[in-house]
Amino acid sequence: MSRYYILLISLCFLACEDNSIKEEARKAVTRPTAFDPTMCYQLNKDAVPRFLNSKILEEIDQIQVDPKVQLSTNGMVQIKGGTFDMGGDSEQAREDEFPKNKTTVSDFWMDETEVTTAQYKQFVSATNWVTIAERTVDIEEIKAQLPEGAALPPKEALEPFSLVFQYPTAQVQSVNDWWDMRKGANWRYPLGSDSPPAKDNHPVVQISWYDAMAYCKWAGKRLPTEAEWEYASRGGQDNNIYPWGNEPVDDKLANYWQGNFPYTNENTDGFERLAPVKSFAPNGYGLYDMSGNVWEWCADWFHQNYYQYRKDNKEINNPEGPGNSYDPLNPTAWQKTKRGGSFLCNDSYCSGYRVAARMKTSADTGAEHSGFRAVRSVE
Ligand SMILES: [Ca+2]
Ligand SMILES: [Ca+2]
Repeated sequence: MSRYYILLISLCFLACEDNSIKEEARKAVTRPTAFDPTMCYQLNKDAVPRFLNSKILEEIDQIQVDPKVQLSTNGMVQIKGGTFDMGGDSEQAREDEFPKNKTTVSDFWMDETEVTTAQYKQFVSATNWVTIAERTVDIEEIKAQLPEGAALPPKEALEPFSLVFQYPTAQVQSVNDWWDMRKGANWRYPLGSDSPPAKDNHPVVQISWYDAMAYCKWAGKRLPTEAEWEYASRGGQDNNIYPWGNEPVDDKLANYWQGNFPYTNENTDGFERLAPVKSFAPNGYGLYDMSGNVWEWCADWFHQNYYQYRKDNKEINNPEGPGNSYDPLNPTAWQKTKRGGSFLCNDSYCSGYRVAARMKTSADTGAEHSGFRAVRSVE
């Protein structure tokens, strides 16, 4: 999913361009750029991939770390590292979850809940960070994705917006049919400016990958790798499908979608959209909502072939993800990974609440069902 892609489709400006050369280049896994796991993000500017926005990374770089938050482990749990089999455990698992790989992660701290609106508010008060969803769409980004000479969108189409779930009124053809580009939707007003403000004890949403990274910089934390996230989600159990074991998901275990997605939400878990964090029991490590509620950004790029690459190269210790992105379903996008599923997940659609399930989204895209939690390495 990409903020600009959806915008371009909605404007009927998406033109066919020959991306075959770019796509070929992306299919091979390349090595990660320089990555210091003790840092909140890739500080080596020479190594910043050209498909990240260097202007926004520069802004993140300028954020001052809050020394008090940096030293605090309040609301975090320490997870003892170890070795596990990373990857799919059931017939619901997708191709990108295979092959399973023996994986070792070091000790780390992890937020026990998704980062809440209250926590994000504290960060914004301290830094005046403006999230991507609150910014006017960058016309240069649009130009870069249009063929030369194509007409540019009208100014009003560039007003700040973010993606809000809407019940479709007809048979859906694609995911774009249930995402509304809602003007004024952002972390303060997740459903748009005419709707109620975000609740303090809800996970913060409408957060792009950059917005999550910015918070991490301030808090002296970082985003988890996919390996760390999956290890944490498994809660000390081996090769189980869910954080709670192998018992199928039900409305007592997580905030997800009961009913016929995306048409009818039976809502038997009591939460049509977001739930307050800690509404469901924690996993074996004391982590809440690792399944459902909101998707959680990870540090890694998404690459369809990365697990096979890891197997071929016997990459076991603290894998940091590939150095590039490739998704056959969306071959022109550069996407970061997300984990854990959301209130929109259902077995008939994504079963994203499985510990091994992976999602991918462009770094600039926030949505009503996406937030994050942060980690810190144990020194
Ligand atoms: Ca629900
Ligand atoms: Ca979650």
